[in-house]
Amino acid sequence: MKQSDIAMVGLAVMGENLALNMESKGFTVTVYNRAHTDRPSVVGRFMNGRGKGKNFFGTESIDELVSSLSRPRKVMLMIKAGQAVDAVINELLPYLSPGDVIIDGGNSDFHDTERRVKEVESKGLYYIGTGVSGGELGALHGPSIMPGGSPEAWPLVRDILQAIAAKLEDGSPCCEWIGRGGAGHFVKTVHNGIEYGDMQLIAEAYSLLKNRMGLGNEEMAQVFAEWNKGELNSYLIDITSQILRFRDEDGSFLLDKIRDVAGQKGTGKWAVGTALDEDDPLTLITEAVYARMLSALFEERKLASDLYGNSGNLKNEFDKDELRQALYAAKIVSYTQGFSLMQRASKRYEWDLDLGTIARIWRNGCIIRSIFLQRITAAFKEHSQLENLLFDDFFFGKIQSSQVVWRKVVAEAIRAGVAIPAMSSGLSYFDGLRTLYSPANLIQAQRDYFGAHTYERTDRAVGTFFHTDWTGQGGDTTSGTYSV
Ligand code: NBP
Repeated sequence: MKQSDIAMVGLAVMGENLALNMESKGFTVTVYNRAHTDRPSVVGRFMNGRGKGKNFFGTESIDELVSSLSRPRKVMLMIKAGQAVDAVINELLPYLSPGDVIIDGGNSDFHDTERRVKEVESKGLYYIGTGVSGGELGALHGPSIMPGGSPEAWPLVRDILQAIAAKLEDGSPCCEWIGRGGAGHFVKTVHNGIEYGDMQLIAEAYSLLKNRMGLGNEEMAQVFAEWNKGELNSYLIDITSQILRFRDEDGSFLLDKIRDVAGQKGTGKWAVGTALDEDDPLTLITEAVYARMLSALFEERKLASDLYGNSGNLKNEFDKDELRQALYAAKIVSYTQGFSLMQRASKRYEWDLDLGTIARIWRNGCIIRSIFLQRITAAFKEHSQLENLLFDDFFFGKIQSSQVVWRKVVAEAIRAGVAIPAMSSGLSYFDGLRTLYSPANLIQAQRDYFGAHTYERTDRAVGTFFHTDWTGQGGDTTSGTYSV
């Protein structure tokens, strides 16, 4: 009997579609999903449904799954992240042999992946933690794939992962080796954080078009369709146009009936948590995560709305193209922050991330795919060690040309009381970054005043710390100068 090339554990939306994608590329795939006594077999449903008549081998036990695979065995998990992944790894390990590869394609926390790589490698096996982005259709037709983990495993799985990945115009796959340990899942986390930022910025533009410019859904759909023809061309702008146009069964716009309470499954929060760990000011994406949390406080929002109402109906003073430019400028800041975070973490974890390649494999297949990413690849191609995307000539030019209208849109929204947390925090980051003399000298003085935390002086060498007895009642003892 022909043995399978790979096994897929977990036949929910992602696992099922990835397995179908693999089979369509000529691979034989063993499929497995845990069994439940109270429901029909998921594997049976798949084998008699979308998998029927194709090169799949359906299994109902781990033992059977492992026996069906050619060596070195490759087992991919597409299951809920967290404890479930550890549980399935522990089930698999007794049956696998040294040299076999476990691949976790779910949205796992990269810290977990760092740990699992070590644990699995200590048993002589290899482990890959890979980001997979593209949702249901991406999984079926070609997602963006970000594998990291045991480098020895990459040659063993490269053919399969690159075959199923999305392709660019030149045929190159949107799947390249990211780095050791948890690098792949880390990069997927940042990808998702950027996705939160993009979605929030688009939502803010929608809010301004609707609430400040008074446009209807068809008109807004047209605006996004127009924007999609230019430098904002991207999957998320495209689907926004389609969503705005979409009619419910009764002919009314479906979007207008959707509750404005945003959900989240954790990767945005992880991106923010990681940024805090790395001392990285990921402000715009953080605001996007908080915006979802604020949206979820529906009852409080209702009370506040009854209490404070609208801020009045001031005359609107920006036009659609100015809003487009403001959106683009804020998007530049969002990506600047995301790529800075990757750069910082890459140094700390010694992943040696190739940021230009990461931007390239995000150009198709994934949710944040856009032509904009081409510019990021070009920026890192020119200067691989670029400290900040805002220092690249192209982005410098864009920010310079849109700065005035960006400020105008943000000021106008604030004046009119329309919440634009991402667009405005992006601008504050930009202003903070370009401020040579910030008010942090006062913060340092305050810290030293109340807690003897010491400060550095502009007229002395950096790294030399001073303390002043500001009240005349303090002692000489100072607090430590460590940073956390
Ligand atoms: P879900 O995230 O809803 O996970 C469902 C799968 O996990 C089912 O096969 C389920 O088996 C299995 N599972 C659970 Br729940 N607990 C398990 C356990 N203790 N042991 C074994 N299996 C268990 O499915 P999904 O949306 O297809 O996502 C799969 C992974 O891919 C997740 O990590 C997700 O975050 C990630 N991801 C999702 C998307 C997306 O657009 N949906 C995109 C990219 C990545 P059951 O059928 O027996 O309950």
